Amino acid sequence: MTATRPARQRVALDVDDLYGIDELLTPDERLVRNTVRAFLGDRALPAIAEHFEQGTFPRELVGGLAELGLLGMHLHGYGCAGASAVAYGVACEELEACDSGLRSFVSVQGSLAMSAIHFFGSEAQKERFLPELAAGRAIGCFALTEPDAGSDPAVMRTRARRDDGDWVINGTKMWITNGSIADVAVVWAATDEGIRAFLVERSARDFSTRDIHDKLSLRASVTSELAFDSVRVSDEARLPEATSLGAALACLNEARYGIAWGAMGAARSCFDTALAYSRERHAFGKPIAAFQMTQQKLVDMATAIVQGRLMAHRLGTLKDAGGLHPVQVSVAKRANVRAALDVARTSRTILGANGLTLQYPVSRHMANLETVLTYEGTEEVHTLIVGRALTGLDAFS
Ligand code: TGC
Ligand code: FAD
Repeated sequence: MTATRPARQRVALDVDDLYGIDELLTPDERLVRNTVRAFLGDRALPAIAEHFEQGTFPRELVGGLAELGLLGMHLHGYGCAGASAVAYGVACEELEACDSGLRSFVSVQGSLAMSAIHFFGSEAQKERFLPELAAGRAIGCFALTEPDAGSDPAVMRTRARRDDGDWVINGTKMWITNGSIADVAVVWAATDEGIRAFLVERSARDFSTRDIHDKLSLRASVTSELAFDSVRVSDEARLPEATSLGAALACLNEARYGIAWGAMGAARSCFDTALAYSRERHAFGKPIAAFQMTQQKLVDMATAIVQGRLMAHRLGTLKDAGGLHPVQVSVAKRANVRAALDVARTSRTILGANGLTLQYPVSRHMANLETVLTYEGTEEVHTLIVGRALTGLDAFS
């Protein structure tokens, strides 16, 4: 018996979406992508390199980001959009394709400050703060890291002690995104009962901030030191359900999730720039895209972006199904940020000297991604989290 061969079908290849990832998105998710992309193309992209150069955050965009429903986008109720995790991821990809500073603003506002209040706050705290934060009328920050406690926040020195039914907070937080522009800070502090979180409002007495201006990365973002010199807050300012460091780590999961998507946006921006440039730039009598080594770089980058975007999408569908494990988030945060940084560096080589300027986005993304590799758990921390899960052995200390 002879087997009949199936008829050969010609399948069209979309070189802008090699693996048809768009087809994995729902119409609503595509609408989010298109709307966010159009908003950023119009309102953010034209000025973002200038903001990076000047070291300023484009605060004028906050109202527009809020109108698009991007602040606390994945949260339900209290004025939040209640979008799917995938839709939120798609938005993060678009934001970071513009600049990591914008994705970071949205991450800190929604995934960290608002999630902390949503997950661990009292009803009164949720009703008071979440609608304001979702509408962009108030800005939030999340203060966990300290000068001497970054990867290991459990050794934090900031302390809150009970005093006459109130709490008195002393200590310093460092590297806090949105710090000096925040109306409310979610502050993690050690107490006699364990680690707790407090909502400290900008107007609190003896609370001060100082911006860090000499960053060479994430320049279009506010990063601050926060100082608490016997700051008194009432017990109503404590997040009642945050009863250990695990609560802070649960918020970090949310932000790390967005980074897994966002990093692919930065990578895509670099790749698109390098591909276009390689077709136009000539050397030795032909476009540099015609050299084998350039093609190898382009193919490696395109493949890494397909892999990273597929991983981010799978992470999103797991999150939407309610079955996401923190270790899965670590796998994707670590892999996608590393991949994006490699793509940025390789894109820069294709652009030669021009790639080193702010005329093109690649060095800006490359510098930003050094921060992204470090914050929300360094590459090494995520390696150890995943290594511990695989081996059952803790290699942290
Ligand atoms: P460990 O023993 O691992 O866990 C303590 C308790 O926490 C639970 N837990 C988690 N829960 C939810 N999500 C997670 N990802 C969790 N990881 C751990 C865990 O189950 C346990 O619960 P229980 O009930 O058994 O007590 O804790 P550890 O102290 O050994 O943690 C180690 C380590 C290194 C993993 C952790 O400290 C860590 O992740 N360090 C990195 C710190 C970090 O990422 N900082 C980020 C600061 S915020 C920031 O950077 C914002 S950047 C701006 C932006 O996002 O754009
Ligand atoms: P360290 O913890 O001192 O680590 C230094 C090096 O040692 C790293 O390479 C690290 O991986 C390595 N290392 C540490 N422990 C181990 C180990 N056990 N094994 C192997 N290697 C190890 N924090 C907030 O709380 N809120 C924010 O909004 C915020 N925004 C930020 C914005 C920017 C621009 C930056 C740069 C940081 C921000 N951070 C924020 C802080 C960030 O989370 C920390 O920088 C990060 O957690 C790492 O801490 P660290 O810088 O103190 O490095």
